Amino acid sequence: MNEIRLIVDSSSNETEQTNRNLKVVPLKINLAGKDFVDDNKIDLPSFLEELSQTTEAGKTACPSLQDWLDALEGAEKAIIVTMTSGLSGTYASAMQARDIYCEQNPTSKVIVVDSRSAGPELSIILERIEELLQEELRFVDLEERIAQIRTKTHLLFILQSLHNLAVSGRVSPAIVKLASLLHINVIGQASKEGTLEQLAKARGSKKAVKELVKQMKLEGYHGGRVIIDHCENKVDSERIRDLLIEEFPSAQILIRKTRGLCSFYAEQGGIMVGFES
Ligand code: X90
Repeated sequence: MNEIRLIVDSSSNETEQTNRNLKVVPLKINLAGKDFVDDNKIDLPSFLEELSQTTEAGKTACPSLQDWLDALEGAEKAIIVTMTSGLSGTYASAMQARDIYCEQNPTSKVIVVDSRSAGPELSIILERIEELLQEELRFVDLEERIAQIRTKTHLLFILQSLHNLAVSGRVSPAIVKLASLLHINVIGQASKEGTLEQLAKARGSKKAVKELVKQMKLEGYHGGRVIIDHCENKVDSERIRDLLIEEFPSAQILIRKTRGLCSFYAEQGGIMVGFES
């Protein structure tokens, strides 16, 4: 096990793993007056049930300063990877926590990475960081190497509903208008700035899946690592996997379920695909 602690927020759809020295800091979701903490104790089936039933607008909150400080507690060296600063205060609160932690623990070193993304792209960045750590680089050189990794990682998504993104003001009105049309899937990507950028639209999920695979190749995908996270859409996730395997038989593809935060924003049927070019 590496002695550098790795910390991500729950938008990564990761859960805590002591054998990877990995901690996950939860975001919070308020749905129909109920508070959900997006940690490994969240009851996902009842959360998803609540999500599909409620007509009230829910809301989310980024981790507090204290949440980050708790995750850092006792670490001599740590690398934090957060979701995009373009849509959330998560990165800002992690930066604040780093400053306080390093002031209180002058020998400690903490790197904070703004993924400018969410979901499975964070997991791919994390896997590559774990590989870097095997190289036993100097801690000061890690930041630059991580920046290099990030030029090759991407996130594409298919959304069937943009309701929660729209209500919280996290997507442009033009995209929302389009997605409100029946059976229209929006295919998009995490932009360079870490916001939602629409690439295409498709009527019906089969076409959406094909479009997504096409967009992956346009982004330079050629058989590398893929992680597909879905909110109750195993069928289309497997379709994406099968299309990729057909063309890139040795591709390493993992399918997972979104946890609370990404389920809330990607909504039922939503798919997020993290990959490397
Ligand atoms: O309350 C908060 O600070 C959390 C805000 C989260 C906002 C968006 C999360 C999006 C998750 C949607 C599809 C992919 C979007 C990619 C954007 C870079 C899932």
